[in-house]
Amino acid sequence: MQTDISALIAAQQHEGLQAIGTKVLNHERLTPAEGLLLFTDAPLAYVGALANWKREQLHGNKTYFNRNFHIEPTNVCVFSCKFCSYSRLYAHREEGWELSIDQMLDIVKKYDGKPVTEVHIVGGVHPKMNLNFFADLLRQIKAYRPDLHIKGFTAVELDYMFRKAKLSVEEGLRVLHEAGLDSLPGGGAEIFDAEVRAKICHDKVDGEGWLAIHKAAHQLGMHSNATMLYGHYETYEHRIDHMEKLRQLQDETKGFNTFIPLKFRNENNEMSHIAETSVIEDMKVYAVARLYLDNFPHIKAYWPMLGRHNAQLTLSFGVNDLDGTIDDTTKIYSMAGSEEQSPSLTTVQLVGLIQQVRREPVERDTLYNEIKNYKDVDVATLAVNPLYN
Ligand code: V47
Ligand code: SF4
Repeated sequence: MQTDISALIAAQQHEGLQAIGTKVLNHERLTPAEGLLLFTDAPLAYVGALANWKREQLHGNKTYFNRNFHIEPTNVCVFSCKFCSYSRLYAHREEGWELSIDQMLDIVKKYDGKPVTEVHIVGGVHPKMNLNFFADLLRQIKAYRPDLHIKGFTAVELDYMFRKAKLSVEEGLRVLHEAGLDSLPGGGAEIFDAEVRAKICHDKVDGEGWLAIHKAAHQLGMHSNATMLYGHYETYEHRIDHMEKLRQLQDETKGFNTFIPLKFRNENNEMSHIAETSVIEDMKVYAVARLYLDNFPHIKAYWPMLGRHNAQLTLSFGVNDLDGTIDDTTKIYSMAGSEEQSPSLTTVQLVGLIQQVRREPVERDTLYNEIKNYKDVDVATLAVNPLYN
């Protein structure tokens, strides 16, 4: 493998790209200019091979997933992000839904006896659902099922909740952490650049605010993820700037687990005039992310948005994680035009997808502790066991 990649780098005619290849091979950090060059000048086959080499250095063939489910407390939102196909403006709240704590506990109870390890809680920003409401929800979930890892609330939801409660970020996070919040998902990051942000989501927390919330969470000992919404008004420079800010924070705190590029989907929102990116561009984003974010342990493809087949493809372009079974009422992506209309895969299906592209499926918990390796497991045998369906 080392010989193959060395030969590929040696055969590279573009001097700058060849130098990048050599740096990757020597585990040296890429500069912003080099990251940019990968976007502007690198053929997909070249950047993909480098990213795949890096991925295999870090994780071999292992491809992680977890058994999780989502809860969306509400789709009513006070904000008005132009790319959002999902929320109902607060002014039209009667068209949306709001779940009570009991209704959300009922969702948790549906998983009694099932080996899920994580609940992912994320939704719109509803003024009535305040810090006390969510602290109560967390306590009740933990009291009912203490072993369930709660990954919840984007920095957007947290920023609004804490400001309403007149608490600092540290104080607010401490309240939620003590009530049972274990880690933060990566949503709400979009693109940190202020000008692009003003065009696509002018009224929610800005880039600095997003980073400050994740930094504070890391300092409290919580882990988190980071996303990047790409394929709209942003330039390559904006993507590199976004990843550079994440890389700097990660150097400081080491609190990020996973980076998740999110492809902009253009149905049913106010940015429908923007054409979606090609699969080639998508794979390039994953590959550059793998190479640029040298201090992020994991790169995740969120299959409900990309579709299962493209998610399989990312496993050769730097990705080593496919999120989870999800089992959702999640409407964010289906409403935005993703291929996956009802996002839910059984463990058997996920293991099958990963094995089909000759990778090694590994079930993990939220913090990437390995639960079960399915390398030599026959999916047909697994399929007859109700615990995997
Ligand atoms: O921040 C909204 C995105 C995000 C669209 O941390 C859209 O494990 C594309 O962050 N096209 C929320 N994307 C979801 C999210 C997430 C999902 C799964 C796992 C994790 C994790 C995090 O959804 C938002 C926004 O960037 N989004 N609308 C759209 N039209
Ligand atoms: Fe609200 Fe999130 Fe949709 Fe923005 S993306 S409008 S914050 S639900």
